[in-house]
Amino acid sequence: MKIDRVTLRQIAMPLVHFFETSFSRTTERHMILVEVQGDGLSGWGEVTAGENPFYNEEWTGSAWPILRDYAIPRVLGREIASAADVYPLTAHIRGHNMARGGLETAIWDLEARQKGIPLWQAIGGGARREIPCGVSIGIQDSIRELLENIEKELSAGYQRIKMKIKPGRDIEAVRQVREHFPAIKLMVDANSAYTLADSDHLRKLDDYYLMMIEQPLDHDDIIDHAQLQARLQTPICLDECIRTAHQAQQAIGMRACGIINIKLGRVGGFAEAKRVHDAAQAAGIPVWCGGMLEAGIGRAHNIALATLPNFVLPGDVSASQRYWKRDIIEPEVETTAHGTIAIRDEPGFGYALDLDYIRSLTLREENIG
Ligand code: OSB
Ligand code: MG
Repeated sequence: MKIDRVTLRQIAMPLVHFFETSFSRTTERHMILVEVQGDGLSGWGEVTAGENPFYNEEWTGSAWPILRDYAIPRVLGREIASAADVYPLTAHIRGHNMARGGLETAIWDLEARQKGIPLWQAIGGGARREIPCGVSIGIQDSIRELLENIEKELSAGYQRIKMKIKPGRDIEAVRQVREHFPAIKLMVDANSAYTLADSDHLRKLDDYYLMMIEQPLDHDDIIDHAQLQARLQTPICLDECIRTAHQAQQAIGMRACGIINIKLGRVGGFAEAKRVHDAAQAAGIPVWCGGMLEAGIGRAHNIALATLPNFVLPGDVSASQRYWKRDIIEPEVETTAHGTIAIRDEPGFGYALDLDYIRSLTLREENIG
């Protein structure tokens, strides 16, 4: 496989409803779509970085020059035996996994299309025909709105509820949710809003039978998470902290978590995501697929990833309409009444692109090669 040309497009998509985490409120997403062209076919990837460097150090604005000046020149015009070889080609770049992942996942899609097979098969997935889905609910303006939101998602069939928390919007909200919904699969995500000094406070969450507490402490601090986990009964799930399979092994080895959220962008694409998955599986640690408010391409890639065998917990991949009035793929991603997404058998990521709509959303475009 040889990549002759790469087209970058930055698109802007307003969210149906704002999404608030402990670090910011998002009302409009800006993502970079990566189109790789080779042998007359195109493969597509999506950069999952946020609009600001608040989830991790990357943002849409940093991903563009990293791709144009560093990542893409390392793959253009080279004979690439397999998409699995792309990760090491860009490994000379420190960090910037989401930028690198946007390119890497596009090349996996291209490879799948060249072989005429679905992406889930190309990456070695296919352990299930339907992936179990949960939802991530942002911090609401009131607990009443939170409860109404949860009610709505449960009636849509979603299998588990994740609620975002931050200091001042945590224990009481969780208490009321548990009171209203005593038996649901419930978890919280703090996006690094606490420190070890909050251990006693966080221990109060042990009373509410949560599946897990996601990333309570610093985005890059596995060591403090190990200390906190020793003080909590509720399993910790690491998100931000796990950027490589090596870090996953270290975190598991020091008992910093009982569960791992795998995000394609955060780990730099499918090859490393598979290695994180395998490391967790070998240690008996379950994983699930996280989300970054993706448009259709990123959403479809997440669905393929979640067919690997150790993705046994409901993830954050949900229906397009929860976020978008109109998605950039056809059909849009839909869930079944029992809270799953069925995988598709078309070559590549399995959905058609709405190129006219993408064109109308495009803020800038650049061809490389
Ligand atoms: O921490 O999982 C997170 C969205 C933006 C940034 C970080 C996170 C999230 C989510 C949303 O929780 C998951 C989704 O895409 O539905
Ligand atoms: Mg998270």
